[in-house]
Amino acid sequence: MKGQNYIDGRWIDGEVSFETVNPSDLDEVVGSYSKVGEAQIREAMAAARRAQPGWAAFNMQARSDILRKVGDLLIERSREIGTLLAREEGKTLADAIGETVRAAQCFHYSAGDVLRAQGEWYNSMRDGFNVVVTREPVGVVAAITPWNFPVALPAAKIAGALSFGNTVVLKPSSYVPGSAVMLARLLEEAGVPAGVFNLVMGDGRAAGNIMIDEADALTFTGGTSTGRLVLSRAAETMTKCQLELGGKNALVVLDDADLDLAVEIAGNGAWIQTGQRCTGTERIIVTKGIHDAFVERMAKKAASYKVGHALDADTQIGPVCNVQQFNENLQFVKDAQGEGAELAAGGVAVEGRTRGLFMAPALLVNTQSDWRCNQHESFGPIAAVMKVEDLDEAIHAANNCEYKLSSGIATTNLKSAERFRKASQAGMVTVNAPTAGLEYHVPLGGRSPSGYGPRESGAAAAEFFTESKTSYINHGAL
Ligand code: TXE
Repeated sequence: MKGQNYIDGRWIDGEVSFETVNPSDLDEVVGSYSKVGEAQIREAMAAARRAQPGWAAFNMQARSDILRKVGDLLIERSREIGTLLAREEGKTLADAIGETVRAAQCFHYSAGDVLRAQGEWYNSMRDGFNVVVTREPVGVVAAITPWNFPVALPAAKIAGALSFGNTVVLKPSSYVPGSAVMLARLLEEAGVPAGVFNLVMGDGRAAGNIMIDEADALTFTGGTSTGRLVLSRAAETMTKCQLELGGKNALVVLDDADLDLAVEIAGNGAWIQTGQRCTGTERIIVTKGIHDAFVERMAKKAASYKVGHALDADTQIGPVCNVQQFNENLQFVKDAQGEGAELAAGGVAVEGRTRGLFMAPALLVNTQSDWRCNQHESFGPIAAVMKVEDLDEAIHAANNCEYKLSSGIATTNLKSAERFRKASQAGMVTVNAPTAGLEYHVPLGGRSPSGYGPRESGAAAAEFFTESKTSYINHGAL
C-alpha cells in the first residue's frame, strides 16, 4: 500500500522505504512503509498549525460526533485492525482485538469529554467584578508512541487532544506503523478535517526533535532513557510535556494471600502479552511463610502457557515483538543468573511451527532486592522473586527501585492492603489484581522517572490538553 504518511489530508510517500516483519513468522513481510524527511515533518507541523484555529472553533456537537464515529469504525474493523496489529507486534489475536476495542472506547470517552463543562465562574473579592476560569486548547500536539500498544496508546492521545480542540502530528514506532496507518484512515473516513490529524513515519530522534521544537505540547510514551532525551530537547523550547515511561513493577504476596489468586495475578502481570507492558510485574516480593508453595506453583504456571504464533487460537503468549528485544530478554536472564539468581522456569528460546521470536516465560528465584534483575526494566516475560520476612520488609523492597509506575499486593487482610496502598510510591496500586490492566477513564501514570508531567487519561486529560485562563471582569466600571 503506497502513501503511508498522512499530511494535510493527503496520503504521501516518504523518502526512505522500510518493511515490517511478523515476529511470529520472520519470513513474512507484513507491510512496506516509508519514512519522511525533515521537510515533510515540518510540512506536517505547519498543516497542524494552520488547521488548529478552525478545529478549535468547530461546532462541538459535530466534533463530538466525529470522535464517536472513529470509535464506531474501530469496533467495526476491530478484527481487521487486530489481525494486522498481531502480525506486526506479536500479541495474540484476542489481545490485539481487545486493544483495538480499547482504542474505540477511548474515542467514545473523549467524544463525551467534548461536551463537558470547560470552566468555572467565581464571585470576586472586588465589588462589581466577576472572575471566570476557562480552559483553552493547548494548540498543536506532537504524539510519539512506542511499539507495545500500537493502536490503543496513539488512540488515547489523539482522542484526548482532538476532544479539546487541538490538532495532532503522530509519529508511531517504526516496528508497528500498520495499525497507526489504519487508525489514520478511520479518522479521515470519520470526517476529521485536513490538517487536524497528521501521521508521519520517521526515526525517533530526527523526526522527534523537529516535532518537539515546533509543537505546543508533546505527549510521549516510551522508555525512560528515551524520555530523558525528549525532556532535554523540550527544555530548549519549553514545550509542554507529558511523558509515560518505564516501569519495574512489584507485586507483594503475603502469607495470608489466597494462593490460587496470587499465582493467577502474578502470572498474568508478569507473562501475558509477552511481558511487554510497562505496568507488567517484573518483581514479586513474597513473605517467607508462603514463599516455597508460591514458587512451586509459579514454576508450574510458567510451564503451562502455550507459547506460539500470535494468530493461532490456542496461543496464550505470542512472540517477542522484535529481534532487539528478544536478544535483550535472553541476555537479561543470563545476567540475572550471573549475579546469583536461580532459573526456576523458562527463560530460553523455544521452537514454534514457524521461525519466530518465541521465548518461554522466565521465573527467576532466590534474588536480592539490590540486584540488577530487580532494578532494571527487562520489558520481557521475566519475573524475579525475592523472599522477605514481613510486610514492613516487603514495603521497603517494593519502594527500593527508581521506577515508580505501578505496584500491587495479594493479601486477604484489609489492613495490610491499606497499609501497602498508602506506603507504595508508585503512581498506580492494585489490590488482589495484576499490576497491569488499567482502566481508561481514570488517570494513568507514575512518578519520575516512570513518568513526567500531567498524568494521561480520564479527568487528567484536560490538565495536559488545555491551558487554563483566569479572567477578571469589572462589570461595575461602565
Ligand atoms: O520505546 P522507545 P519502545 C515504555 C516501556 C518500554 C518502552 C518500550 O516501559 O520502556 O516504552 O517501547 C521514539 N526523540 N512504555 O521500545 O524506544 C521511537 O521512535 C524522540 C511505557 O518503542 O523509547 C518511538 O516512536 N523520539 C508506557 C518512541 O520514541 C524518539 C506504556 C518510543 O521509543 C527518540 C508503554 C528521541 N531521541 C510502554 N528516540 C507507560 N508508562 O505508560 C526514539 N524515539
